[in-house]
Amino acid sequence: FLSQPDQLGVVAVGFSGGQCKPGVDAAPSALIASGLLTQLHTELGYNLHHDNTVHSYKELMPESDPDVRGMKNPLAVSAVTQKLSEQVYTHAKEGRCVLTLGGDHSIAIGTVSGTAKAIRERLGREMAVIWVDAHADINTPETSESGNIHGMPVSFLTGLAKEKREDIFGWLKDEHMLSVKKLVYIGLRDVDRGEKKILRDNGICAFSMHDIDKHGIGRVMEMALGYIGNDTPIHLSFDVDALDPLWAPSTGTPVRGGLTLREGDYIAECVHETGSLIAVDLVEVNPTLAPGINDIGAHETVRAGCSIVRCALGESLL
Ligand code: HAR
Ligand code: MN
Ligand code: MN
Ligand code: MN
Repeated sequence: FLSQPDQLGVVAVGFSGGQCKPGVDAAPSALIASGLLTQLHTELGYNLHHDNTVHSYKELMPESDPDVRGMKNPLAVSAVTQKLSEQVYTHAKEGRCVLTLGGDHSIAIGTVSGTAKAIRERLGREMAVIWVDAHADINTPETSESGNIHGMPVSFLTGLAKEKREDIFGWLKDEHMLSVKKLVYIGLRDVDRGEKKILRDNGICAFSMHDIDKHGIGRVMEMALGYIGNDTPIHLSFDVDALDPLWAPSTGTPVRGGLTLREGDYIAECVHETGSLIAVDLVEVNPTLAPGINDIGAHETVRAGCSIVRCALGESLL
């Protein structure tokens, strides 16, 4: 009932402006070239709604884009995510599950705001977000040490950060917002001091790598899904750097001590099993950062990303 189960909207977002390393914009093409969309159609049986375009949003790029409140590329990130929000909304409003291939994680400002609005309109419900990441991405412009907006999307989506300027995320309205009570993190292990305070002060539900070591991924998923509750629409935002660099080395900010590929797949499978999945983001694959010989790192990272997406969309269903 949450969505038309076999209809999948796909948005390919070749955008890297939320951080400083080029190459993450090449991920959608690499994921698609490795056969991901074909598999979703022929093996998992989805009817794909895709414009066969990797969007770079060149027409939206400003001539100049000076820092605002320390944020880098604020006009570009705002314009791209505003457009993406409409693209995702259009799919979700039709009841399609939405797959977004990023791109850096700043694009979640567009994806989450788009699904949140569509779910409110279609079902009169608030959705939940499961944010799988080594990082919390909940800096405000003021707490961020880097100024990279991919470290801030959650603060704008929850209203913890606000900006009046319409052209710098002021387009985010109440209907786009995510409640801090409907947010669950999994995989955290590199959280800034200011972010830890934000997580504590707002009582945000977070399962770090420590919690996964302590309880095991099975119990952590029970607790995470128990917190969200049955029948709540779920948007899964999966940053590939949640995986250990052994499995996903080609990413801008790798952090050791992460999830195994099987743990990542398991998270995605559990979310699929709920029947409440309404959207998946896969972000931060950077095929140009390729440690090892013959681009093996990039190849493995793309493969890992494809596996996560297929699991979220039901590949392991027996
Ligand atoms: N917390 C740091 C910052 O705000 C690093 C954020 C990092 N990177 C990501 N996002 N890949 O998950 O800049
Ligand atoms: Mn067909
Ligand atoms: Mn992230
Ligand atoms: Mn991350």
